[in-house]
Amino acid sequence: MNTRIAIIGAGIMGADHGDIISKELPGAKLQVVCDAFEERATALAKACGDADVSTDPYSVIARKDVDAVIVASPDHTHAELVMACIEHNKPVLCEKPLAPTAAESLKIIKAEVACTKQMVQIGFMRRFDQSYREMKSVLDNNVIGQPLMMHNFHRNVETPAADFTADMAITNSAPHEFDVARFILGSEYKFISSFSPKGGNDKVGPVFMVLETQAGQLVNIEINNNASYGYDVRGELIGEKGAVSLNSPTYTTLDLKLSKSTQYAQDWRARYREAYRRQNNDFLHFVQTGEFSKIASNSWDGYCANVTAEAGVKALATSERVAIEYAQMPALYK
Ligand code: ISE
Repeated sequence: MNTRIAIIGAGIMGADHGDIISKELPGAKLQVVCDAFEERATALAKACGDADVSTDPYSVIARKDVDAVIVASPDHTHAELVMACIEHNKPVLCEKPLAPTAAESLKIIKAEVACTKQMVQIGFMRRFDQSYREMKSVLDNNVIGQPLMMHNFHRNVETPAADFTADMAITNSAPHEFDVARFILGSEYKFISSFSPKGGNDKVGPVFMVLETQAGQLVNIEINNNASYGYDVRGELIGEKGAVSLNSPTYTTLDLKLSKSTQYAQDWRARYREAYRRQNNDFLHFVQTGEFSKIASNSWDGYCANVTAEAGVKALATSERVAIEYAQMPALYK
């Protein structure tokens, strides 16, 4: 029998998950689409086959004919929905962030630990992206020696909302880098410093962070959510003997009028489509077998991203180098 998945939130990411489940995830069935706006849920359900429609996420989570849940609703709703999934023993793939604060993520961790099994996968999809995977394997296979530094650039065409702030660049955009750099380096962070350049127009400007890991490596992250020209993510890992950079997949190059050009995407969806598919496939495997992905982020990783973001916001406000301190990691995540 197919694994019956409910999607909560039929916005930009919910629509992508629906499309992947209905077209590219053999063994999975989109059972219910839930959204506060019924028309939006209906439109997605229709586009993806014949899923049921609901506006009540808690009754969806409780349904006997729902085996697993994908949470893609607004950020502030994630924590409560994930808690409900844990209560109903439903494995859940939650878009980042797990919760708005580290303290709330810890409550989820406590509930999960009480179940004595992992229930929550976090949508930090970059871990599944081929370019990051190759970067990690270059490091793990000792091709470039010990890692020393990692540079990260994360640029969006424009902010997702008009009232987006520099703090939100740290709490909403940078967690992707916080998570993937920590995953690749295999080291926790110790300190963070945050800066914002002066000048430019009245839109929210870039934020530049420098992290120091417990193993002594440096990680810098530029977040620019008003880059204007295109969606652009770059990264380079520098080791003792060499360096490895991420390439963005570009399928064609245009030669025209004495110039050569490639195109940027408008946003992240095309860039990470394959990563999302792999991530969802690992989630399906987890639901079907109980075996948690070796690559995916879990609740603890979601909590670590919160802790780093909170320290990053403090560093920006105080212009100080802020210590990053984690709670004790429960054995469930070791
Ligand atoms: C957005 O919020 C996301 O979560 C995307 O994954 C990320 O790549 C994008 O830059 C963010 O704005």
